[in-house]
Amino acid sequence: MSYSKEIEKAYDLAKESYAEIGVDTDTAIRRLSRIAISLHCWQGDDVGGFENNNQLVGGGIIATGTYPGKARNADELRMDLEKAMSLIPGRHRLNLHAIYAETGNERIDRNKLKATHFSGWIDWAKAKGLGLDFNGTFFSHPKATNGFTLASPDDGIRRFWIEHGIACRKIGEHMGRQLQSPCVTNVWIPDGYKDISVDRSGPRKQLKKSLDEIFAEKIDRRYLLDSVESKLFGIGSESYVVGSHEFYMGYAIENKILLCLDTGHFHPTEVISDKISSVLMFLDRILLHVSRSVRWDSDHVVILSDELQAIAEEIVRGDYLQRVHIGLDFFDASIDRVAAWVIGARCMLKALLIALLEPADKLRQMETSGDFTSRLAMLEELKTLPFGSVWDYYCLKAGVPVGTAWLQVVKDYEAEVLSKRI
Ligand code: RNT
Ligand code: ZN
Repeated sequence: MSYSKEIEKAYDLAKESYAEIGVDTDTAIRRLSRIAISLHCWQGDDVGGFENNNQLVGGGIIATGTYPGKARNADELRMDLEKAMSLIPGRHRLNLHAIYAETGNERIDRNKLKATHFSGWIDWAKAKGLGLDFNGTFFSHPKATNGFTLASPDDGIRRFWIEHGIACRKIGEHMGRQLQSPCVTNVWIPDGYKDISVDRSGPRKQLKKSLDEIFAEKIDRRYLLDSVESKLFGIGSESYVVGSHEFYMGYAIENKILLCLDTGHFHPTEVISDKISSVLMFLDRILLHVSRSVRWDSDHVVILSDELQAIAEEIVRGDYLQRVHIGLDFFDASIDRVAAWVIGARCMLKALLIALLEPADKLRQMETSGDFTSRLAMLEELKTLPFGSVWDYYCLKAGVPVGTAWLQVVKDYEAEVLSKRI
């Protein structure tokens, strides 16, 4: 019997097991195949970008590790992304940062960036049938070295970053138009203080004013979806972060834009899974930056953890698939970077599949009727149902390697391509 026949046979058995609890595996697979994950370009080069400024990474963002083979230019990054995407089932999106502009030999400062500087990416995305998302880069820049950008007390610094924010929205709009799919354009700034500060409201007032200027122009939501990302603390902003959760939650509600919840941006024991249904009471849509924090916002590669599972369950149980934009946000330079994308994205999809394989109505009915015994029993039994056979079958049908087979592809790519980059 061939390998694929075995996978199909295992799937048939799994299908029966799930049918017994009222779940149709084919439907779950179909729903999963429609979910696009936004793959973050910055895992491919440790958030370096292509500005040729001697890798001035700042804003508390740190990719640790010295694994060889990081992408040195846009062509290499696209090549690596293609390799990763060939190992991830489904059709996904690419999330770009402004520092990944292709400006040739010209030095274009961030406030002068235009959509033309991203035409290489847009053409590539078009050819591959991918949607694009975008981010202003408010860090790793000489004008961000004192820790303040949009909330800076310095008019000139603030003006520069406001102009960058405006430029990025125009670029996002263009990407959305070109690709006929709204471009989620996110703002995250590092602004804050390392040590105890005395004026917590001043910088927040300043930030609000700056954001109002950035978002002043109304742009068609068919092309652009604005989003703002909060954070609790960062390296160099341990004591105070201007753009806190409460700040951006209020701002997003008042301005009817998206709020970005990054899994690593809250207290270490605080989880975002429980925030989704609350936030979506007041906002149309949200963006997720799915990451993995280990003791702090360390941006480890996403794994199939309890919290990842809880996030996926919330999205599926709440019927939020159309309202939650799922983006990945981690950067690990200690392992193969292509593998990092593949592991993280496959885990996100696995978590969603597990959630889609729940007997949702049945569970809800147990809960509302007060039968908590059955609810707990069912939730625990679900954990050992043959989800892996459904996942394998999905990978097989999607034309990507099943099980660990993708790892050899990455190893070969590493030997043939990545190890030759010095
Ligand atoms: C930083 C934020 C932000 C970045 C990326 C590169 O703490 O999470 O989203 O990780 O924009
Ligand atoms: Zn983030």
